[in-house]
Amino acid sequence: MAAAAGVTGLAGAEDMALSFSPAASGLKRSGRPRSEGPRSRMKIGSFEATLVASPDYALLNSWNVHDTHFQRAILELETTDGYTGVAEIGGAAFQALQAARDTVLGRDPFEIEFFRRSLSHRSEFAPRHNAETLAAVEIACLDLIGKVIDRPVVDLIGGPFRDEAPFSAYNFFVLPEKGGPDVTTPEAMAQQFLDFHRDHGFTTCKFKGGVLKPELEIEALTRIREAMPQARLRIDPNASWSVETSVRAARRLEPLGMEYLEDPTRGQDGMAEVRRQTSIPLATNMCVTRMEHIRPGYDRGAIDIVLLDPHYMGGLNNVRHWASTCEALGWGCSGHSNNYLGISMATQVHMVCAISHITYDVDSHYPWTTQDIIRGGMLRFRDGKMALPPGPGLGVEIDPDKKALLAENVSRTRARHDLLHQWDPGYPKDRHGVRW
Ligand code: GKR
Ligand code: MG
Repeated sequence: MAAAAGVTGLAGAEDMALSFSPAASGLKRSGRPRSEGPRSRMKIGSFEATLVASPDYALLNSWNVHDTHFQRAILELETTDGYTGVAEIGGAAFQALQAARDTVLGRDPFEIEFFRRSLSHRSEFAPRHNAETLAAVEIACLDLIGKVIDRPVVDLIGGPFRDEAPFSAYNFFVLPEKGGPDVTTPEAMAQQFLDFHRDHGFTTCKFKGGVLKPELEIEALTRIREAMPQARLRIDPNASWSVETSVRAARRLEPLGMEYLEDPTRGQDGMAEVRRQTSIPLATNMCVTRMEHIRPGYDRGAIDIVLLDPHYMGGLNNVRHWASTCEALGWGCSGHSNNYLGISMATQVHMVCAISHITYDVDSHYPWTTQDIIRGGMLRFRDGKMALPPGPGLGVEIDPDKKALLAENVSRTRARHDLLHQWDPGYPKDRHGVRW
């Protein structure tokens, strides 16, 4: 038999048959369904987007302190025959989401590729907001389809490779406020990780750095290592270290056995330079975030691991495309998070359970959330993992009373710049850049 020209990695046509023929794995072709034919089309008849806000702690990152509340945009879709689907994305994408209404109304929730093409390139919105809009529409459609066929979303994106998703603690320095924690020293940061371990069972620590001088952050990681020799450690200064500082810090961190350094420095060239000079793997959610960043990132040798996020990568199907691409390139996959509510938390669990190539514990802001939107209690971590929520679709539902309360919070959202100024008059306020 002639060789299958142009099919890399396959020796001949027999191999192709083995790859694609159902007979090769002992299955018979099923042909057309015996019933009356496929279910008739559904039609999305209602599109409701709501901006909500939930209280947040005074968490510090290298460019600011978090506001009093974090904002999220909630999407609720309903078909004309009464099926509903929900999704949650970042509040900054709210306008872009609202503008998707006409594209979505009247469509069938199965038309996900149509939504991908129509919503990804709207020039009036930032690429990130287009991606989040697509994510909201796609995730709400998957939730809805899951309810129609009475199966969880994980079954629509590959099936449950795992039943529980392993997560990482997400440790932040926190400015003291009345009644809140004070986490502004290496000792307090190490204690915070141990508290997270006690309360949720996390044994992986993602440390939000770039806040104190690098030597103090290295001291905090050293204390954590001493307290928990088996802990997997990462630090993410959000590219606020120069290349020189990153290399110096990496050299001091190498003996601690770090799992990875996340975006120590700015841009693919800077990351590639750091990567050449350390044995610690480099991860990113900043310099390879769109498909067009992949090729230059690979050619430059900038990274080892990509942090997947179904919100800013345009939904669960897109994240699967990302995971396959990373696998082909020899890159690992971890996961990224921002502040979120239970709908996003459930979405992350479905993602991690379905995608076998996510082999690193995914970080989660959820333990910082105090006021949720979902019916019943908050979702829970056990032994550092979260189980797939029971029930069809995402397995979570919106509580309308909680939603109304969260919507009222929006006008209460305030910046905490005064607090930041009292603590350190020179601290950046919404300014990204190299700090150390
Ligand atoms: O919430 O301050 C924060 C985080 O720094 C967030 O903004 C980042 O998106 O989680 C993030 C990350 O870079 O990994
Ligand atoms: Mg990061």
